[in-house]
Amino acid sequence: MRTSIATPLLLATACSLAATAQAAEWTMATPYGDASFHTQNTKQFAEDVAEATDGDLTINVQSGGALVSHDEIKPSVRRGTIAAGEIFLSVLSNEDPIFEVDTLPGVAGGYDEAYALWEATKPVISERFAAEGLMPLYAVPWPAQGIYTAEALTDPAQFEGLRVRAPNINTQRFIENLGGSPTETEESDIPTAFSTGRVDAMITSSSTGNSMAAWDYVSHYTDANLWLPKNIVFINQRSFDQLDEDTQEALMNAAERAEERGWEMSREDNQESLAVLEENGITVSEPNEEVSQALQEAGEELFADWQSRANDQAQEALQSYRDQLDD
Ligand code: PCA
Repeated sequence: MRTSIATPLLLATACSLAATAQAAEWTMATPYGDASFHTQNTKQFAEDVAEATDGDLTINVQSGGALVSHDEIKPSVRRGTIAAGEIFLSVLSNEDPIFEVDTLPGVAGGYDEAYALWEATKPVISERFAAEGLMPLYAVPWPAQGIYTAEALTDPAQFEGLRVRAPNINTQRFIENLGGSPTETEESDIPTAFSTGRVDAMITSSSTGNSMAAWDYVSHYTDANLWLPKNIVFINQRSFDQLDEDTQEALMNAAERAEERGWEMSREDNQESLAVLEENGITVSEPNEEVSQALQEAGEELFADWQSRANDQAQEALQSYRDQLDD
């Protein structure tokens, strides 16, 4: 009697164990909030994966730095505490200058060039990630970086002592080269940085100006087309290896689509965000001659500094991008 009751119970337990062993549930952390097109793209990616794998792999996207802070995302994925993450690639610049190759002025002045730069540098970047047991899935750029100020930026002397918020170290160096006083601030901390008077100005994109309601703090956006820095989405290699082949393939296909879609979204978001900035009273303009000249000089200094720090592999990757442009 006992066995006949126990057997179906055991069977049921065995079946559900088999099902759990197959279906993987991943957590993915991103510092960017739901208003960001990056997060919307990443959430779409997660939906695509769930659909293509019939739920065999679900990815729970934790946005806005809710679960893990920006600088802890890569270490957490490396340890396997979470399986996936999205970060601003250039925050890794301390590890290797190759990670800030997309924050150099005069290198890639538009989306097509930025994409060619990504293709040329992806092998080196992927290799660096692989050395830590990580695998990049896709990368998507922010719109070109520009300068938000409380007054019209007409004279480079205005940078003197100006406290400018920057999203990474290279932008801080750039601000210093201009005579300003940089502060590195997370995107989500921008409103506090302005409202507590810690900064007077910032360098970021139209998109971030829009999602952080820049019009509450500043009135001018100088669309200086400085560079198009990227976010990178990556996973723990061991987590990937544990998936069956079909699931791996579905994941990689969805990643390819996410990259394509993300680049398109970035272009569109730039146009939309510029319009929203203007609707909210921000004057959007291109830099005048004097300001352009100062930005160019500060950029050349920044580039020379990068070259002095970058190893051969990084320099070669940049050169291969340049050779490709010449073809
Ligand atoms: N927005 C992010 C990164 C670059 C951008 O355009 C930020 O400002 O933090």
